[in-house]
Amino acid sequence: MEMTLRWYGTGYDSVTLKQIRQIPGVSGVITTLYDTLPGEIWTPERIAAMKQEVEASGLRVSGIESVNVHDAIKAGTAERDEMIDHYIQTLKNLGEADIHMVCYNFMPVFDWTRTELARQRADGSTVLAYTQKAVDALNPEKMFASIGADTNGFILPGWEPERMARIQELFELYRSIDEEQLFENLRIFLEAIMPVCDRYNINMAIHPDDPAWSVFGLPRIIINESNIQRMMNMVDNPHNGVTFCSGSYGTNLENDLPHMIRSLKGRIHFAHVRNLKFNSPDDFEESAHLSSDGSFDMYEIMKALYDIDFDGPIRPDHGRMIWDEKAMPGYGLYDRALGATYLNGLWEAIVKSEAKHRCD
Ligand SMILES: [Mn+2]
Repeated sequence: MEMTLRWYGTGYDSVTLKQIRQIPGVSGVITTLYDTLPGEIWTPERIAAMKQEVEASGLRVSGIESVNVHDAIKAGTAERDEMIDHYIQTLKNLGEADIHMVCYNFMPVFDWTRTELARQRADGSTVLAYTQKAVDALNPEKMFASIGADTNGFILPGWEPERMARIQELFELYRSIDEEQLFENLRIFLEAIMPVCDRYNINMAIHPDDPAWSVFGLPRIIINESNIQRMMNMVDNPHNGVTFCSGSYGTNLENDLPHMIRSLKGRIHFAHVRNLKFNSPDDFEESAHLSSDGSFDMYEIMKALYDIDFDGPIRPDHGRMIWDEKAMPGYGLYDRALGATYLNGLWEAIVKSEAKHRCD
């Protein structure tokens, strides 16, 4: 595996490439062109400039998170073919720039959903949190306004103000889309892009829906093992794979994370590893990565990745806000650096103890 950190780009991220370079064992970043809109073609010039900046710091571009999918593709409207053509062109430009992993999601209207961006924990850190009660009590069109005050002035991925301003229109767009239709629209998209992925060896890594269930009556499909198997079977190509995000699949306690990882051997192209602390089955907060601070056994998650010979990029996921840092919620430097170091420690211990067993 290759340890990486997500980086939003100069001007969008409070964390610098120099800082990332100084986290032990981190050799790459997962980045994006944060100011491009879904459907916009990423030009070779902009991709080259992004690569150059990252490489000048001694890091590499280990993959893209995300190339966002236009709503016309997800909802299957008249503009779909044109938007798919643009996506293919972007993939081609990335492939020609020697970038081979692209994370994306297929969530209607809302990207990830949290009800608090700064829930205070006993140690004084603040974390992102979700409570179903708050979602049930909320008018979805007011969702953004309810958390907007806690963003520390950063634009959150998937929650761009221009997108939220069109929220009613977006709900209208997806009114007639059920799970079956969303699967069908995903199939059409994947079949169309697989030839360019084959040609440039690009691994597509779909990010799960977060939380892993329907919110506000919208269909959500990338939520559990049987649905992912369905997605992989319907377009059976190794380049059609997943981002295994423990914090997203883990929102549903019925998802057995190590078991899911083992069932996805060969198709996990990217891993997001973090912990959640459940206060009840429908109230959780994003704890520190350490197993004992949350509800997941992080050793078992890393061991499962080791057992399937996972060799793609991995990153610590949302961190707590600690040590008075001011950053995009979930994306500060300090706690993600601690997370990377902890995951690297688990990995080293697993690798060495497995080698020892083989010798014994
Ligand atoms: Mn994730």
